[in-house]
Amino acid sequence: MKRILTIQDISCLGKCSLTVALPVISAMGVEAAIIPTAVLSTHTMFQNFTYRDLTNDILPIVEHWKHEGMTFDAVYTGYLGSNEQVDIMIEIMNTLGAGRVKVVDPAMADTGKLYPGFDMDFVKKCRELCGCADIVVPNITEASLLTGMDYKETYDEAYIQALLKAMAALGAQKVVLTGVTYESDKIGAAVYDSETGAFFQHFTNRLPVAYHGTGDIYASTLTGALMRGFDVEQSAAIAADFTAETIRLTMENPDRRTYGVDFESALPYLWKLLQEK
Ligand code: PXL
Repeated sequence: MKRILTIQDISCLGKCSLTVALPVISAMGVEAAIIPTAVLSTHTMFQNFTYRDLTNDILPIVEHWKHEGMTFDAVYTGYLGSNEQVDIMIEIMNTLGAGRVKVVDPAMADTGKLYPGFDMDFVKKCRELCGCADIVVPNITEASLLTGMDYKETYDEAYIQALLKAMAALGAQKVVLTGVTYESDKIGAAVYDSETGAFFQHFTNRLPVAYHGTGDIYASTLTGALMRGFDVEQSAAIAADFTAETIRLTMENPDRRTYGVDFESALPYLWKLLQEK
């Protein structure tokens, strides 16, 4: 069984970061080892959340594993809380991640704005981390901040291709850009491989809603699918189809939460996707 190390926060309630990465990766038949970077009472879209920083625990955990001879098939980083944590991730990518599949989700922004607590210094630091990855998985806001390109809400394929190339210029071989939408009823992902020049897009039906944690679901599914032997284009499509289904099922649920999607109800569909593709 393949083993992913994923490093991100635990938002105790909120259906994002590790509380979605762990169940999604496990449901795909892939082992998930974790390093929590912080424990928050909720994600940062709530008011008055608590925050316990775990920066000082990260490298001792890695050291212990090195003594135990543990290795990982992929290292996947998500939401990080400080510049220091980004530096530590760079170190981990260069040690535990060497020769493994390295996936970076530069979770820091959406809908044209940085999440609370982040500034442009953090964005600059994250450029270095993106450069260490094999595959980087930004949304359009993150890609525009990381590359310095204009953020646009309406655009054409030329803009998306330019954004993909500018992201790849930070150093990752492959870029999977999420939240790409040219028509109001379709949304999907665009994939660029800077080594082959291949460009690929995959779209699903778009509902006029936005939920927290869907980027984390997407990146976790993508990494899980890569571990199950799918290539990056197939993995990007599986992740898009699953994420769309989590949103569709959430909208069907009259008792839905406001802070995240009902990904749990879509897990059987994810398993089916893995058998079909
Ligand atoms: O879904 C990304 C994410 C992860 N972790 C925390 C967050 C967010 C988005 O806001 O606040 C703590």
